[in-house]
Amino acid sequence: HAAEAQRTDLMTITRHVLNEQSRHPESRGDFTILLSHIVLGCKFVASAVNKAGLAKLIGLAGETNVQGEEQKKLDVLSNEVFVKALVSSGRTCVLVSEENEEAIFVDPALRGKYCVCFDPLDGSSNIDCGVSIGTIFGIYMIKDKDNVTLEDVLQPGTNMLAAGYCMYGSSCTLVLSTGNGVNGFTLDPSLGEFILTHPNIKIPKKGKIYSVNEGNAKNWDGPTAKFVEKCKYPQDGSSPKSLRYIGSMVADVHRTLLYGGIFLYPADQKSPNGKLRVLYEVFPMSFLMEQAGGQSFTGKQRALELAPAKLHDRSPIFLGSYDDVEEIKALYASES
Ligand code: AHM
Ligand code: MG
Repeated sequence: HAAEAQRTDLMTITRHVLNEQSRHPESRGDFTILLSHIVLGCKFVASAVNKAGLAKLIGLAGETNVQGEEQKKLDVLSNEVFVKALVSSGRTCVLVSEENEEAIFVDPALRGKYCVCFDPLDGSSNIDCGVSIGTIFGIYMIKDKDNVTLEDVLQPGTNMLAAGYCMYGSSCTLVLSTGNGVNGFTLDPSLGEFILTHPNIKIPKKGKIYSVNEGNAKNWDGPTAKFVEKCKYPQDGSSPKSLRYIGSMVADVHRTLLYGGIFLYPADQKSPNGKLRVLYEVFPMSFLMEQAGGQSFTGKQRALELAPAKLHDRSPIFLGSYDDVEEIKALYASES
């Protein structure tokens, strides 16, 4: 039989973004340059994550090297790589990282018009057992790069220009939206390039999976408890939903995006604002969900309409398939 076809026309992430940008000539390649620096950070982390188990085995992580310097933990190292890559792109003026208490204002000589909010290595408690982890990022445009203030960073998610995540799992997948749908790219390790493998991702309108840390159930509010009860004991004759929870937001959201369903990190009595951070967890994932045809809700409002007051603010979050999020919205509406 015929030899397996070899693809010869490779749609790399750079080529894809350049194509998309030809519709916005005013951005003159700046966004493409910024993205290529983010991609470099992701490749570095992918490579470091792949070696993490090995590094431990041969006694590198957390120990002192020959120069007497302590080896950096993977999340600290990833953060440094992203900060340096973003600053050196010359396209950013302010950065917000989960790893840094304060916003990082870029030296005026290297300033560009973008603000990037990111979590360099989310789910890092999963590293030591080899479970998927990821990088999450959201990108804004700043009005005046020469007079950038903290207020410029605390914008509602509806102002976001682009968002994405990179998942370091059984394969390394980068999912990106520049406000024109969602596309997924998989790293071809032999080429060192992200290749378009999941064009125009649309989340199923309704899903069969719910994803939540049920260990917090005793502290949940009424609507969350009712919703999960309905997932397990549906009253309308439908089948119960399956539960899948990895405890790594990127992996849980990635599965939700591809298979449908709902991911929730609700408020509870112990954490009235939930756990996940608005700027670099809730906003980027909500942007992607909406761009894929799903929804994202906080229990009170559309998640992207939140206006964070502080850099590391948290919010409850329910995101996923359109119909599933409608259900939780109805439960909150009937409560108030
Ligand atoms: P981290 O930023 O400390 O890694 O925590 C964020 C992670 C998310 O990836 C995940 O969705 C959530 O914490 C899981 O929390 P929990 O262990 O409470 O279920
Ligand atoms: Mg995090």
